[in-house]
Amino acid sequence: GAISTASLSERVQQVSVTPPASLREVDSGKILGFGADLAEDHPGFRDGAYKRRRMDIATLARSHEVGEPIPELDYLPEEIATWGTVLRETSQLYPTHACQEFLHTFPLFDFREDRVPQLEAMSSILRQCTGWQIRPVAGLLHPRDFLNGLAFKTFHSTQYVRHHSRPMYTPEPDVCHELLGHVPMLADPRYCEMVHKIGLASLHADNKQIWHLTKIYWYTVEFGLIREHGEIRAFGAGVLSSYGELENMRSEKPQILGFDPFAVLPKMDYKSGYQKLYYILDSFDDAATKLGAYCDKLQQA
Ligand code: NLE
Ligand code: FE2
Repeated sequence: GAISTASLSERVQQVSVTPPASLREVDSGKILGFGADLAEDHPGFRDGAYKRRRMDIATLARSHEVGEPIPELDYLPEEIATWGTVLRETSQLYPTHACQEFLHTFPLFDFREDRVPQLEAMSSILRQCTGWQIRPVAGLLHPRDFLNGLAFKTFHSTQYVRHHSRPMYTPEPDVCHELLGHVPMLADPRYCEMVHKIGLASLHADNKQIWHLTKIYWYTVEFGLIREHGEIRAFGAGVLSSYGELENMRSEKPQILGFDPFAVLPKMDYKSGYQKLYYILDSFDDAATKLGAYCDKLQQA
């Protein structure tokens, strides 16, 4: 998902808190990073053709209206090759590293190395499984808008492909991350229930609470782990879409803590490579119960 982090916190302060009444009222145009403007340390920064392509894809996303089908994109041979590499490599680790829910829903999407799946096709499978849908977005969306989308069972998704020079890890969301990390998980009803709670809580949250919910989102939906029969498995999309992150999660390097939505959560970090800290859930039901308690507290406050 396209969600901003850390240094953007000041900009969050300027947002009004009138909750949107429908998805149409969720602004998908406040892009805080990535999208078409690549930072100097981005692997595609010096690649003019890549930057022009990113610009075109961002324009396509901006043209989308709620209720219309997501425009199809003809992926270039180089983009298909990158997707194929990401799919082939991450798939080797899924049987041993991905959670059961992911392994169960993954085959529904018929992922193939020679074809980048279209968001519209993915969205229609999700609608049938869980009632969730995808909305295209040009880049990293403002956290409030992104989280508000979840309340309407809508996942804002990028459509561009990461730069071919680094298929195993990208600091930003791209379509490989969305398709391999988020889409299969969003076909699981119990997982969706947990994510929906984050979205609903965001509707009435003040800016400080939005910041905490963004961290909750980050440490679960993006980088969460789950305990299964005494083993550590990944359900976070940022782990599932990156071969390097999947390996990192199982190495001796990171710290792994039990997840508690009431606890103070550390600053999010995507700039310095693999995560140094992951949070682990006992189950999605348990997490949804705890999140429910946190959200009730928000509403009473
Ligand atoms: N590092 C992830 C990947 O390479 O797929 C993307 C994380 C986006 C938050
Ligand atoms: Fe994501």
